[in-house]
Amino acid sequence: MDTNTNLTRALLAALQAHGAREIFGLPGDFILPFFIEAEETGTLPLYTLSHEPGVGFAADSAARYGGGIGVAAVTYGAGALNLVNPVAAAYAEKVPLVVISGAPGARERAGGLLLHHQVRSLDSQLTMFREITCDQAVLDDAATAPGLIARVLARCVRESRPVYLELPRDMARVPCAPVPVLADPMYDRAAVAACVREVTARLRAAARPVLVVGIELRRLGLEEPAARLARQLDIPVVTTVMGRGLLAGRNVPLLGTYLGGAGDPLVADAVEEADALLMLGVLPTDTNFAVADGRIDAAHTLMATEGQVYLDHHVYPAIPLGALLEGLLDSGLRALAPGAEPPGRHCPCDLHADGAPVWPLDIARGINDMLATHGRMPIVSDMGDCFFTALDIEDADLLAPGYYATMGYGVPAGLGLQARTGERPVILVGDGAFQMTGWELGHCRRHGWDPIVIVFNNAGWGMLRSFEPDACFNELGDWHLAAMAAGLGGDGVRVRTRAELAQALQHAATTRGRFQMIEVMLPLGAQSDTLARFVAAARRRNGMC
Ligand code: TPP
Repeated sequence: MDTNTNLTRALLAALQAHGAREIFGLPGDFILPFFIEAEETGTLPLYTLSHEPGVGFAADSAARYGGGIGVAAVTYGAGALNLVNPVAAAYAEKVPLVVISGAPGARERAGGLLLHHQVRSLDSQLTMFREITCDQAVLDDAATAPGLIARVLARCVRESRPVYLELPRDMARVPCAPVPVLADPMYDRAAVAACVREVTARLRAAARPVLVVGIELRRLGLEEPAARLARQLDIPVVTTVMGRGLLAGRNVPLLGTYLGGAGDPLVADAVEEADALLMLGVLPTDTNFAVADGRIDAAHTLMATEGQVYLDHHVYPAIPLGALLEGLLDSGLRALAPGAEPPGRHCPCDLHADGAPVWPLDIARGINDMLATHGRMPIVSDMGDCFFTALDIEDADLLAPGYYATMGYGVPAGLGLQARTGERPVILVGDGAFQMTGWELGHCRRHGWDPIVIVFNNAGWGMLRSFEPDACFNELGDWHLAAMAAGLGGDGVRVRTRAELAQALQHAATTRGRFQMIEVMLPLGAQSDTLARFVAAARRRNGMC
C-alpha cells in the first residue's frame, strides 16, 4: 500500500478519475479534515459558498453543463440536510452529483451522548439520503473503502444520478489503498440488435417521422452520435423543454422545442401528427408532455429512456442508450425525410429602445440582440416567468430545473457553470428566487466570476399570482436589489424602460471582471405569452376553470 495515501487522498483521486473537476462546499467540524486534505493536496479546486443549497446547485450545474460529475462537500446534519432539495432536484433531473458528508467518528458514536447535528439516530441522515440518491456508502473501514467508493462512483456516472458518501471524521486520514475504476457492465448485444431491427422497421414504415431529444443525451455524453444520427436519417429534430439547447449548432434539422399548445404551433403539429416519434433520452415528465393534452399517440412513440426501450406494449430492458445509437447508426437506415426543410425558426429580437415599460418578451429580445452582437453565452434560468422567457432566447445552451422546478437554482448554478468552464453565463432570476440564493453573488469577487444577472422584479411571486390573482400572500414588496450589488462586489442598475434595458445590456456585455446585475422592474401583470398559455393549459388540465 502507498503509505502516503490516506482515505481522503484516495477519494479525491477517485473523484478526479471519474470526471470531477472541482469541489463546492461549506465546512463544519465533521468535514474539516476532508477540507484540510483537499486544500493541502490541491487535487481539485475548492469553492466555498454561503449556504448549502447554493453549494448543491453549483455542483449540479458544473456537471450538467460541463460533463463529468459534480461534488458537494458538507458537514454532518445541519449541513447535509440543507442539501436535500438540490440533491432531490439532481435525482429527478438525472444529474451525476456526489455528496460527501462528514460524520461523527467511531469513539463519538460509542460515547452514549446525543451528538450535535444528530436528528433521531446517528443514521437518520443516511436513511434520508437513501431516498434521493442511487447509491450510498459509509466509509468507516479503510479496507473496504476503495471498493465501496469505486462502486458508488461508477453508479453515479452510469446512472447519471446523485450518490452519497459519508466520511466519519476519524477516517479522513487513515492509510488507504487507491480506488480502482470499474469497467462498464456487459450488455446483451443480441437484445440490442433485435431492438434496433424493430426500431428501424418502424421508422422505415413511417411517412412523418420525428426525432425528439432529451437530457439523457447530454448527461451520458451522447450528443455527438445523436447529431450524426439526425443528419444520417435527415429527420426533423425537436427538443423537449428540459432538453432545450441540445444539438444546437451541430448542423441538424432542428425544428424547435415542444411545448404543446403553450409553444410554437409548427413544432406542436410536427410532434402530434408524427407517425413515428423516436424519443432518445427523454424523461416522460409532465413539463415535457402534459402540455400535449393527450394529442400524442402512444402507439407512435419509440421511447429510449433510463436504459430501456419502450415500443408499443413491450419493453426491451437493459439497452444502453449509447449502444442503441451505435446500432441505429450502423443499421444502414438513412434519409427518412429527405428534403423536408424545417420551417425557418425565428427568435424575437430587435428590442425597441424606447420609453415603453419592459415586458418579459422585451428581455428575450434584448438578450437575443446581445448574443447576436457579442457572441454566444450560456443561459442559466431559475424557475418563474424567467424560465418561460428563456424559451424565447435563441437555441443557446439553457440550464434550468425545467421539471423539478425548484426556485433558488439560477444564481448558484450560474456560478457553478463559470467555475467549471470559465464561460460567462447570463443568469435569469425572479425577485422571489433571488431572495433565496441570490446572495451567493457575493462570492464572485473572491473566485473571479462575472456573470450577467437579469432580475425579473415584479415585487412578488408572479407565477403564483397568475394562478391566484386576488391573493395578497404573493406580494413581496420592493427590495431594491440593484442597490445591494455594490456591497456584494458587483455593479447593479435598475431599469424600467426598454431604452434603459438596451443600454444596460450593452454596458453589461462590455464590462468584465465584476458581476453585472440588471434589475428589470416589470409592470404589474406583465408576463410572457408562453407562461400565460402554460398557466391556461394547466388550469384546464387540473379542472381549475
Ligand atoms: N419553493 C421552491 C423552492 N420552489 C418552488 N417552485 C416554489 C416554492 C413554488 N413557486 C413556484 S414559482 C414561485 C413559487 C413560490 C414564484 C416565483 O417567484 P419569482 O422568483 O419572483 O418569479 P416570478 O414567478 O415572479 O416570475
